[in-house]
Amino acid sequence: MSPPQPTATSPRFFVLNGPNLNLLGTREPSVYGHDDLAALDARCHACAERLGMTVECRQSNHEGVLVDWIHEAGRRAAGLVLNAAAYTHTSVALRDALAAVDLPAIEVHLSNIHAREPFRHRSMIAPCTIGTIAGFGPLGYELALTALVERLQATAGAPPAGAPSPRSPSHPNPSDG
Ligand code: DHK
Repeated sequence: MSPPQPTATSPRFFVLNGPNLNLLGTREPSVYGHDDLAALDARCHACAERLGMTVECRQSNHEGVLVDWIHEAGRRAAGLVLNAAAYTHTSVALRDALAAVDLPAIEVHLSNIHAREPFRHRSMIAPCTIGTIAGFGPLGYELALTALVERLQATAGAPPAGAPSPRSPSHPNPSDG
C-alpha cells in the first residue's frame, strides 16, 4: 500500500533546532556528525512526505525566538520536534513555553547526552514532552516524527501507521480547524 500523500489538510509539525546547530557539519563532527543543517532539514522533509505530513524546520541561536516559535507551533502545528541544544539543560523559559501550549512535543538530541558530561544529563524540558530520543544522530528526528504521527492517530482514534485503512483526523492542525 502506497503511503498517504501530503495535502493541504495534512498534519503540520514543527522541527525546531536551538543554538549552534546552524554549525552542523563542521561543529565537533565526532559528536554531531558530518551532515549539515540543510541535510538534516531535507531528511525531515523527506520523512514527513513519506508519513503524509508536512513539516516546518527552523533553527535559532536565541532563546526568546525559540519561545516565540513554540507559541506559534501551539497555534499552527499538530506536534513539535525540539532539539533545544544547550538550552535543554538551562532554560526555564522553554520549559514554560512547552507547558503553556497544548501540543505533543518530543525532545531530540543528536548525541547521547547521558553518555556525556554530567551537566548534559539534566533536561529542563523533558517533563513537558511525550519523550526523548537521544544518540541516534539525524535518525532521531525521523523517529520523533514517526512517533508524533502515531500519537496523533492514537489521539484521533485511528489505527497506527501501517495498519489497514489509515484515517487522518478531520482538523489535524489547530489553526485549520
Ligand atoms: C546539542 C547541543 O548543542 C548540546 O548543547 C546538547 C545536543 C546536546 C545534541 O546532541 O543534539 O547538550
